[in-house]
Amino acid sequence: MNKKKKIPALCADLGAIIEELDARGELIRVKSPVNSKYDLAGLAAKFEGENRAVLFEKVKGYDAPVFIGLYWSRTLLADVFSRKEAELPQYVADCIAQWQSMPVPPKVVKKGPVLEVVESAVDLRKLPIPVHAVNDAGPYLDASVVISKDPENGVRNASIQRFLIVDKDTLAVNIDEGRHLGLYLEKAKQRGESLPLTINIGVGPGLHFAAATPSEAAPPDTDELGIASAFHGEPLKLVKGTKSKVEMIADAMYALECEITPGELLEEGPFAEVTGYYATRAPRPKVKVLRICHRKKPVFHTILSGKEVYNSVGLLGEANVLNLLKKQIPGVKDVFFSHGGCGFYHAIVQISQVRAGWGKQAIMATFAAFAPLKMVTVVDDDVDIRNPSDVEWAMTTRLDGQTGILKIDNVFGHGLNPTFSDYIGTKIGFDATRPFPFGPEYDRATVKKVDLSEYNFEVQSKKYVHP
Ligand SMILES: Cc1cc2nc3c(=O)[nH]c(=O)nc-3n(C[C@H](O)[C@H](O)[C@H](O)COP(=O)(O)O)c2cc1C
Ligand SMILES: [Mn+2]
Repeated sequence: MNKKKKIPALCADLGAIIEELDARGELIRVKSPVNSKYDLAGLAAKFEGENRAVLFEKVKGYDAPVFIGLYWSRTLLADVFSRKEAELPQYVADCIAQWQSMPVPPKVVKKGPVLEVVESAVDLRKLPIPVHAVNDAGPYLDASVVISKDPENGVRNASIQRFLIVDKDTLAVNIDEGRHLGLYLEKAKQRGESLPLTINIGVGPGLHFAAATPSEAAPPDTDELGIASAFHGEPLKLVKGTKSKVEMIADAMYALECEITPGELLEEGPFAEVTGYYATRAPRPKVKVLRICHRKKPVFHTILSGKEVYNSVGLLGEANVLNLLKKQIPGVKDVFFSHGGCGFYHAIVQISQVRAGWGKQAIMATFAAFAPLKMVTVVDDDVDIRNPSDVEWAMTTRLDGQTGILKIDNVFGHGLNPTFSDYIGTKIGFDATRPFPFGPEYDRATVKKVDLSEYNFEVQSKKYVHP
């Protein structure tokens, strides 16, 4: 990434990120007009995981372009933070730890790009909000940051929730069990009040990560917006709401000022979730939009369920597990939430064993550090935790089926996982570490490391360079 751009300027502003990606050749500009219903997501899926994001310049029937894909590649993300990809979980863990010990609160400023246009009438149908999967209930906001305030003490919360567009000024929101937004809504109900909130669309990854920080790391009595300040290296900028008691993100592309009246519900779902299944249709809280503010030239931001969520919820989960394990388990080196495990159901933990029995300790500590996990596999430090074949090799050759499997029944987990109906299911831990101490039968066979550049190769008499 361009060395001249400082981290705060970049990671606080999605507009600056899009410009930088473009300058580096890491942005695919879709020039043809595209339908926001199905076609946009179908096209985006063709590029999923590449080291390039996508800007749909012409969305049929709308003025604003649509941006997607920043989170589907850890290489792109690492660039934005001027870090190496492998350093990302530790970097995120360090920023959160820094916020926990010395929080820098956000700053309310007078002006911000999001206030450039304050719409006189609310009409969500003017926004290019895509319909992603073929059975989705309709257009969804799926990457917006919600700011709400505790009705009792005013402490701010940041989170990401999906919102179905129901009509020009109405949304329906999915709030999972245990979320702080749900807690605030319950408090508002007890007080006989409605709950104000703002929905901030098109924000930078510092804030996206702050909102995705799990409650195990950010309890409800802390202002989670300060985590974005830790990423930015300066206070996150907010502006006052024009109608709402809740602030908006000064650098957002759009902000919706909203309110929820406790008890008012609307049908929401199905929606294609990160699990690879559809979330069910059910009555969920109705959200009234009171005002729409936006930049003069906004870009609508959406994400594709899949890798983009693995690298947001998953990465933040990894960082939190890493922080806790490093405090509690001697020898922990690295953690990865596998993609086959939907980015947050299966943690692979790597340890350099120093004492017998700590593989199982690591399993228990990992489950405690992140509630949605269903499986934990612990391996030694000679196993590549990002390579599924290597992990399987450790399981088939080192896991003792008699003593190495931990099973915990009737435990709280993630409600979107079909094996956790009503949030209750069974969790499994696999201790695939070698016995400690171990004999030569567990020594991994290796060949000498050679330097290919010192040798010449040919294929059909032509010089061959091994990739
Ligand atoms: C892209 C994305 C979509 C998400 N969608 C939802 C959702 O629809 N409902 C929900 O309750 N949590 C959702 N989450 C998870 C929460 O945002 C996340 O767990 C957050 O930490 C919750 O904040 P809280 O601890 O302050 O409640 C989503 C996360 C991401 C990154
Ligand atoms: Mn919270």
